Amino acid sequence: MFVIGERINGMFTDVKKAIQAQDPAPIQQLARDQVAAGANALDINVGPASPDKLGAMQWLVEITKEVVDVPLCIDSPNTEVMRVGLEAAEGNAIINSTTGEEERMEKVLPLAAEYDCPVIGLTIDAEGVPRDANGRMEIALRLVSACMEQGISTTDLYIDAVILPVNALQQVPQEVLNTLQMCKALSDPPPKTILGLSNISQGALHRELINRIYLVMALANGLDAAIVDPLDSELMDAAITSEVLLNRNVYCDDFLKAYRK
Ligand code: THG
Repeated sequence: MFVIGERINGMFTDVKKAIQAQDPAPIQQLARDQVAAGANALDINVGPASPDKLGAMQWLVEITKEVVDVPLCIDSPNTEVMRVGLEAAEGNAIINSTTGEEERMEKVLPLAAEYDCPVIGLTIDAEGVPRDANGRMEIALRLVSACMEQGISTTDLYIDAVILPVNALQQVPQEVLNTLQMCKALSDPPPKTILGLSNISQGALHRELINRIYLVMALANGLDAAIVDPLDSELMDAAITSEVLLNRNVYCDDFLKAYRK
């Protein structure tokens, strides 16, 4: 599983405070800790409350790049903020994200071509998140077609089937699992699949348990990448163990140690 660390997000109080105080230390610590815990890339999101989103994105990318050299997943619904992040990341980036809406794909997909980086496509359109797997697949197909038209390889497209809080919408987790399976038949080679895992447990009790169990289920249904908290070591152990049991990684007696960095 390709692990994208979720913690550099202004949605978290510690990160929000550090952005407001322009204090790089807590963010650089989160960057180092997440990579040490196994993150292959780091999500960078200024959060909803930031007054100067452009400045905050540029600063977050610059201070993160000082301490780690993994790709940075530039997470913003605003294409201006996204461009600032991509520019600061100097080519080592992932675009998070476009929806399947025409106007958004027209703005975001050329950025993926220009900066030659992978792009996450959310199965969301003007009507929002579809109710079931078939609705998600219609949008996923539009995302795949649009990438092909723009000359973006389908293997550089990550389809995000959009997991939502289980406490509000209990039918969604199963629909998302079905979507993950169906994505493999979209094209040859197929697009990759990704989820922002922690959404599933927002507002719920037993958050970590819900996250861990669902990650295992998603991996068994073909998930390739996930935005997660890599500092949850049991979550990471669950992912490593799943990949051994799914025969995606070779078994050895000390497999947890072997697959931890
Ligand atoms: N898909 C894609 N990108 C995404 C998401 C997605 N980016 C953002 C998000 N979803 C994934 N990242 C998070 C980060 C934090 C939380 C959930 C998902 C979270 N935060 C606590 C909360 O809201 O309760 C904050 C608690 C605190 O303040 O400490 O749960 O789906 N492509």
